[in-house]
Amino acid sequence: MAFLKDKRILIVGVASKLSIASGIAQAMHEQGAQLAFTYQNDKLKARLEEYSLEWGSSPDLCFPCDVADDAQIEAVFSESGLKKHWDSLDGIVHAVGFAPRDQINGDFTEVTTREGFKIAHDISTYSFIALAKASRSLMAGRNGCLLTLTYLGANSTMPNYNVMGVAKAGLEASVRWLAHSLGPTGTRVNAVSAGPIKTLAASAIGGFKKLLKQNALRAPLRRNVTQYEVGHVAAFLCSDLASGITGEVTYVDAGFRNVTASEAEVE
Ligand code: NAD
Ligand code: 0WE
Repeated sequence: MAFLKDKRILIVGVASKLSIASGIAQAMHEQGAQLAFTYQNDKLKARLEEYSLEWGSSPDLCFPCDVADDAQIEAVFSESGLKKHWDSLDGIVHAVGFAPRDQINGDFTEVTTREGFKIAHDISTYSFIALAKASRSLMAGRNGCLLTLTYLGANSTMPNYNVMGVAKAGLEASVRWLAHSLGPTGTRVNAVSAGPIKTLAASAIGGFKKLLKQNALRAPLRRNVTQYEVGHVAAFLCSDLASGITGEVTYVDAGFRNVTASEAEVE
């Protein structure tokens, strides 16, 4: 059953085949979705255009979008952007997160700066609201869905995630506020909280391998999750099968978030 047949979905956040957004694109393509994409900068353009063909889309449906820039966000949804090809939009996947490197390494109180806080919140949190704002008219009145990617650091502490955890808490609250705001227009707003996955953003982090190992040991399923597993849940949440779900955070983390202590860790 292709449960995204005839759905038009914009995916923001493909940087490589390892990106969570790529697992989502793959799963959504398999469910019959029509896909469009944005890329952060010219360095990523050629690669994304190549992937777009594999996911049944085309380079015509790949648009530049640095989410720090309102003009670029506006352009994506303009007459020279998506509107040139599509007269409506059913979903947006926001899989973008960023903090300056010095913010996510070391003690929270010591390393967090006003500027670092600002950037983390601008790119990781406000950008979701900005996309909701700019797509409002294209999405309205058609069971649309906005989806973002979050992480457990929104609720629980751990070494190094730092201000990203604060930004993700703001992102999860934004999911609830956007759900309240856009519900009357038919648009649902949700998040998937993924367990740790080795992507470009993640491999840049010191000790990530150890974190993956610890998570797999503690998680009820005794393993980590894949981009593709996150993709299936994202596809479900953006489909009419999830028509009653809005303002929610769904965990795709092999059960990790419920566990306080695990026998697997005792020597
Ligand atoms: P990734 O590096 O593949 O993707 C991050 C994306 O953010 C890239 O496509 C990058 O181009 C984009 N980006 C950063 N700054 C941008 C800007 N200014 N404008 C436009 N795009 C920008 O890494 P990923 O792990 O797939 O991350 C995707 C999302 O998943 C993020 O929100 C991340 O916080 C979240 N997440 C990741 C994990 C994990 O362990 N990898 C776990 C839970 C949640
Ligand atoms: O959200 C993320 C990663 C976010 C991220 C990654 C980078 C690396 C490159 C944000 N900003 C940057 N900035 C860079 O310069 N994750 C959920 C993956 C992640 O990141 C961690 C984690 C996990 C898990 C950082 C510390 C501890 C755990």
